[in-house]
Amino acid sequence: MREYNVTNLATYLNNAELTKQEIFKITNDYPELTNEQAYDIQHEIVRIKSQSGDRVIGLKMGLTSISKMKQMGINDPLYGHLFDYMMIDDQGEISISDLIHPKAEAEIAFIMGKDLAGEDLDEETILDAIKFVVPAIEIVDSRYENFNFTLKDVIADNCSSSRLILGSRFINPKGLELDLLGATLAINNEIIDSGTGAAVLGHPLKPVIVLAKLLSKRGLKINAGSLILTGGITKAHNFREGDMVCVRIENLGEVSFKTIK
Ligand code: OOG
Ligand code: MG
Repeated sequence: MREYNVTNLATYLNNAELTKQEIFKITNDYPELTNEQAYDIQHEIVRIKSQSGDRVIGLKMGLTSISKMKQMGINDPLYGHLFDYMMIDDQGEISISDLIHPKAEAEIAFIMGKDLAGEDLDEETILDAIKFVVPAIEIVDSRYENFNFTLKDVIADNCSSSRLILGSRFINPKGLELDLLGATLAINNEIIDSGTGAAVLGHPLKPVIVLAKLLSKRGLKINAGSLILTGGITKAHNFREGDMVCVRIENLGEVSFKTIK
């Protein structure tokens, strides 16, 4: 077994993303890895990327819906970091040759108007801190072979973060029943999956409560101005070159991208 070294493991994962190569799970070599150590590796990736000029624009929650938990075989939500280079314009293009084995999921995103920190925040406090709600597509692209991993592996791999697309309408969430909003995911105009806001831990504000709690364990907070993805409402779906992927969320609008080689 190789000696455990946070920087080496973070570099191993970051290089897999940069070179678009699948890698072996890190728990193959480090079966005793703890969640905390896995987050140490993720935060080290953030340090390495920041040092090379990438900027953190927000955070994402993953595995917050039953659909996603079942699909990946993991029942615990986790967070990841989102960077400026991951953002694609609405109706923009994604080059699949830039990615390993990407999949798309329908999500509800928030733009924060205030900082948030705490172990046990209530929904009212979260709602008060949110400036806008936006429909989103997240592209996950696990760096691991066959998109297969344990919770510790995916925490270390920055929660499979790869690309994201936000809709063009930014809406004030107050007065909206976010849990009741219907969402669809279509590929080439054919709806292949659907769900409601309630899919993510019962209400889209709930993943933000969990995020604040996970961050507070490390003495961190959610920052005003940052973007938060609340987790896939639908399962994640493969797409191919030439496909157009579109997510529509009731009352929030739609967001789409096209794929090129
Ligand atoms: C892990 C990331 C999960 C979500 O929305 O549930 C995620 C993965 O499935 O690769 O982004
Ligand atoms: Mg996601």
